[in-house]
Amino acid sequence: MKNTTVILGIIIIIIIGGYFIFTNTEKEIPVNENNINEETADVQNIVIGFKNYNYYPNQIRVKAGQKISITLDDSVTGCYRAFTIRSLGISEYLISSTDTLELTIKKPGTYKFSCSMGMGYGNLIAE
Ligand SMILES: [Cu+2]
Repeated sequence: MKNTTVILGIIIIIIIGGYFIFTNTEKEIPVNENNINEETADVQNIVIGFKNYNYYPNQIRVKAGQKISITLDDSVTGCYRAFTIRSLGISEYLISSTDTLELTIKKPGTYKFSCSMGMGYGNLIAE
C-alpha cells in the first residue's frame, strides 16, 4: 500500500512538472506579437495629392530603414495612380485612397517617383 502511494506521488509530481514546462514554452510565443506591434508603430504614413499637374507634396523626406506607407488621395487621377519608383523596381496601381504601397528604403539617397509612363515627378529623400 505504501509503495502505491509513493508511485502515485511521483506520477503527480511528473504531471505537475510537465504542465509547468508546457506552459513555459507556450509563454514564449507572444514575443512575435510584440515585434509586430513595434513595426506598425514605426510606420511613416505619407499621403500624396495632386496640384499643378504634379504630385503634391513631391519632395518627401523619409527615414532610411523605416517602413513607409504611401497613399494617394482622391485628387490623384488616371495614370498618376500608377505610382512608380523606377530605381526600386516599384510600380503599383493604387485604385483608391484606401490602397497603400508599403516599402522600406534601406539605402539613404534620392529616389525619383512618377506615374508608370514617367508623367509627374517627385523625390523620396531617404536619410
Ligand atoms: Cu502617366
